Amino acid sequence: EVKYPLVVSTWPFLEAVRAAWRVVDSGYSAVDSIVEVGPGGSPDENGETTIDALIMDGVTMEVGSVAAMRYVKDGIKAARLVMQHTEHTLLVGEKASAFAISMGLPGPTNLSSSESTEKWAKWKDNHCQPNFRKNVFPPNSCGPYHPSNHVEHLDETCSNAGHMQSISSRSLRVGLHSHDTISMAVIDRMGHIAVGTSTNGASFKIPGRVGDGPIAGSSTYAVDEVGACCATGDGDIMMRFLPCYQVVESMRLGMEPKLAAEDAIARIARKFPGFLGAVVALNKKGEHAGACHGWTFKYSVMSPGMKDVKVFTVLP
Ligand code: SD4
Repeated sequence: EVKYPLVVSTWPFLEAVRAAWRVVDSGYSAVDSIVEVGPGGSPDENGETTIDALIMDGVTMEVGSVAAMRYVKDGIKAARLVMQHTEHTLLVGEKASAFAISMGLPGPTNLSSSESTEKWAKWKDNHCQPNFRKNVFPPNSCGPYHPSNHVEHLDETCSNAGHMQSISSRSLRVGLHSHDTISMAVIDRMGHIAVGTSTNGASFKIPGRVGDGPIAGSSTYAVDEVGACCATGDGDIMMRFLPCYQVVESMRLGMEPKLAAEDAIARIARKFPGFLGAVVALNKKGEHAGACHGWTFKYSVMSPGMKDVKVFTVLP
């Protein structure tokens, strides 16, 4: 027997899951129940925090998203405005901020936190350059950061071995352990599914970088008759595979959530053995399972009869 409503999120975001639960349990729709976590975890290489966010309605297959949005902290609210009040799917950068503010969201606001300011200051003084760049001359030299030192030199002969090495050392540079990324799926009392993702993206990213967050089928996906998926990890790699689209379509063809999740992760790992990532799959029966690569993953669930959020651990 299926028990609704149901809330699932990546990582132990207990407060966010409780907040979503309160909304959906009091009878609101799944779309109305998706929540976000605050910005300020992952600054870009100039120290600025920007937001990637997406919301998707599994009934109508409508999607709203914002990418590299500046000065506005409410990513999910902005994405919901794009979905509900425009005929578009994705708005970017300052134009996304202008739209969000014109629709009544607070801004312009400074999205830095003391955490992101401190993290950036430390990185700026100590890190090795170039960051997130490959086939660049001069090669990684340690020292203070000077943007003008970057000389792009595309070397077609750069070996694949070097490329693989740069991917496995990414986890250190990407800053994936700060977990300011939440991806959430909600099934409401009517049995309808919605999903959403909000993130500051990757730490010290090149300004303008957009990750998997605002890409439907990558960070999350929902199809009302089938189920949903939420992802987290190295978005630069994961967005090439649309892992959440893969998970939902595999479940549509009859796969159990566990197998669908493992298969989606394995497809990425075969090409990028050093990548860090995870997905959680949820079907219409309310069955859920996770799979991960390169790290231990945790996801949160709240469903009827539970006293509080339950956290599940998935080993790589
Ligand atoms: C990104 N997927 O922008 C996000 C980062 C993430 O835990 O999931 N962090 O690549």
